[in-house]
Amino acid sequence: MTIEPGFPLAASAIAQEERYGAANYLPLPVVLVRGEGVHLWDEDGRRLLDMMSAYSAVSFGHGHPKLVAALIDQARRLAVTSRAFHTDRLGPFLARLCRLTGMDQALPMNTGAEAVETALKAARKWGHTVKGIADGQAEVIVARGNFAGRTTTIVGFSSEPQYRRGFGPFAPGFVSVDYGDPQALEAAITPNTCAFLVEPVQGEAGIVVPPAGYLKAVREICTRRGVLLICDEVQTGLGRTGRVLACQHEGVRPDGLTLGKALGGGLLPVSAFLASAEVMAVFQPGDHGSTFGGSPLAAAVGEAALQVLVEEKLPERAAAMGEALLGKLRALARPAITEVRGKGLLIGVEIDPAFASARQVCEALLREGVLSKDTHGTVVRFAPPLTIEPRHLDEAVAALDRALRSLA
Ligand code: IF1
Repeated sequence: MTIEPGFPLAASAIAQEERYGAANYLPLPVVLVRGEGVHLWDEDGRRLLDMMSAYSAVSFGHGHPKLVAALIDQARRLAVTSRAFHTDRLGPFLARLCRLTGMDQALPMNTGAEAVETALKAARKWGHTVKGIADGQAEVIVARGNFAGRTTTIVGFSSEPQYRRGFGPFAPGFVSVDYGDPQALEAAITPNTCAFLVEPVQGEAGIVVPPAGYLKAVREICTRRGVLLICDEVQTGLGRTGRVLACQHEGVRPDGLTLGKALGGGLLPVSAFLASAEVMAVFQPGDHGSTFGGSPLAAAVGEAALQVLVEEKLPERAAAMGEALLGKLRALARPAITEVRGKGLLIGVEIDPAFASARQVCEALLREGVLSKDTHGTVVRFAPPLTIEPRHLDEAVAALDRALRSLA
């Protein structure tokens, strides 16, 4: 990178991003250069507390020693082979993944969106070959407020205008219902409905926790009506909400499940679609695939991530730390905060728009040494690494208090 004389590194990094990159994000004004555990450092050497862990992809903290070691060791040995051949790493990874989640089989992919696309293909093919829905007529019911990725099929069923604007035409066969309302699901099911795709807690919608019993109710409806229940746990899975899977809070076993983000240990993209044997059986050789999905590198890191999740009791930790953080945030009782909600360490702080935007609060938090992210204009997301310590929670809450005071 050519640095004009006297041109500060940070400005040139940002300037280069702006000159050569698409403007598809509006990052906070900070240039990160190093991460370790719950901390990140910017180009001026300033240490920041990471309270958003890359949207839950960094649940294990930055640079977890065991995960970095697994990555380096495997990279030195064998990283990518394609699925044209077997490897010694994929089987053990899939076995551990299924045992941990209680699902029969797993299909490894890379990003969350790819896992969701895989789930949609499985549900549609199951609908046709098992349920007898005419080919091309299968319907998938989704919840308003969903976020499942950025492909054109997925944004086609998004209820967020910006995610759709200009990107059509979209795939047909999606029906939207209100989130949190089992009767809405019941009413929307037709003989052509093959699946209901739902997040146990809606992340992007602003950390929306559904009414207690919602997942249990939709599980019963799907079972009774012969519709697959597919839980998108890309954000809520792997300990984030205080259980291995968020649907375990209600003892619900879905027919299909998507995982991603933290499955890659915060080091590389690893995702998977998991399902019952009956659903996974729809895939015949050549039906579906991915160049990198299930690579020995991804499998080695994914398996290490699952080991760390269990060994460090991170789901239990997220439950305890999340409870503590919810309490501390609610104790702030500042008029600028209209609501604090969440599950485990997936927490949203709703800001009164008359006071400030969530973006302004995040910029003020950055000035106070804490990294966070706004969602849907009024919600500040607190979703730190699950390895966070109580003292860090106190730091984050104190920083929020200072940030709000600085904006008053
Ligand atoms: C962005 C949100 C979080 C997800 C769920 C699938 C995916 C995601 C429940 C797709 C991805 C990311 C994408 C990122 C912002 C972030 C996000 F605010 F957009 F919704 F985390 F809450 N299912 N969510 O949350 O996974 O393909 O990205 O690996 O696109 O800006 P992916």
